[in-house]
Amino acid sequence: MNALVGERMSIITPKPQTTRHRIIGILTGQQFQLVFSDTPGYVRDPAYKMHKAMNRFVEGTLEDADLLLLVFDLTEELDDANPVLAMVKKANIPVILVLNKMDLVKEQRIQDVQKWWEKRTTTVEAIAVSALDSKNTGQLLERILQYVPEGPPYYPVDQLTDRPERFFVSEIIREKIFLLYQDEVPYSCEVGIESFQESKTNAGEPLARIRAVIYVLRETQKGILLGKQGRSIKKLGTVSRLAIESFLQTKVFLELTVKVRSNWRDDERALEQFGYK
Ligand SMILES: Nc1nc2c(ncn2[C@@H]2O[C@H](COP(=O)(O)OP(=O)(O)O)[C@@H](O)[C@H]2O)c(=O)[nH]1
Ligand SMILES: [Mg+2]
Repeated sequence: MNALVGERMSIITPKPQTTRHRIIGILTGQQFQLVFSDTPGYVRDPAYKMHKAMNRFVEGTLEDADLLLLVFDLTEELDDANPVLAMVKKANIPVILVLNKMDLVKEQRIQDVQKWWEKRTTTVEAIAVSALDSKNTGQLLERILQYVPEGPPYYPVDQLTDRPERFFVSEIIREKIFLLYQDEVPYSCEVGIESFQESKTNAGEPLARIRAVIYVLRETQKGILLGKQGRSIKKLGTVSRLAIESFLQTKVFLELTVKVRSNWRDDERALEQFGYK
């Protein structure tokens, strides 16, 4: 979606299950407006209410969509137990098979993977792309336009998404947590924005003052987040601030604190607060 919309909307990390929400990216051209929904990957064995909420985002997105772009990573194993197979069968909208990461594989692999999916699902098109190199993304866009129904634009032409800036700020911090911490730690974290104020630096430049709280499940994780003499959280604060500054295009003052909120992944109230409802 980022490659198609040309903006950094969804956070990207090498770890699975980074995306936990449905994120909308709007692309408006001379003759069209396309509304993309990026969703989490489908969680095969939901262990927490959070996972169930993630799966509901996927299902809800399918219900609203006019077209499904089934993005498969060409380096991933082909698996008959993939729950996406059943989901695609249920969807009665056109499906374009998008085989991503073509930069990493040989032509033969692309053909094999395409055959595998076409044997098991009904697709209208298959296209290999590289989101990383923006290879074939223009062609993909042209194919998409062939299959979507005509209608009025739903959003103003300059609108890129439906989420407020503070949502993206919390996502950027989550991305940096995924990049800097290992094992179960990123999966145990949620980020809440406590306050977001626009003010001015001493020199009169615009400044965003942001207070964010990182919620963890356990006291030990809080220790890991902070690190020795607070070194880890300091690093997290710096890389997050730089990324937020580039996203907001203003100077940012970022204050991070860590709080324990045990069991938040199964706590209805916490999930509601964190936008999973
Ligand atoms: N080589 C290569 N890597 C990619 C490509 N697209 C995404 N990636 C990498 O794959 C990883 C997962 O990407 P992400 O967008 O988070 O995938 P998601 O988990 O499906 O949301 C990241 O490390 C990306 O940089 C691509 O076209 N080529
Ligand atoms: Mg993602």
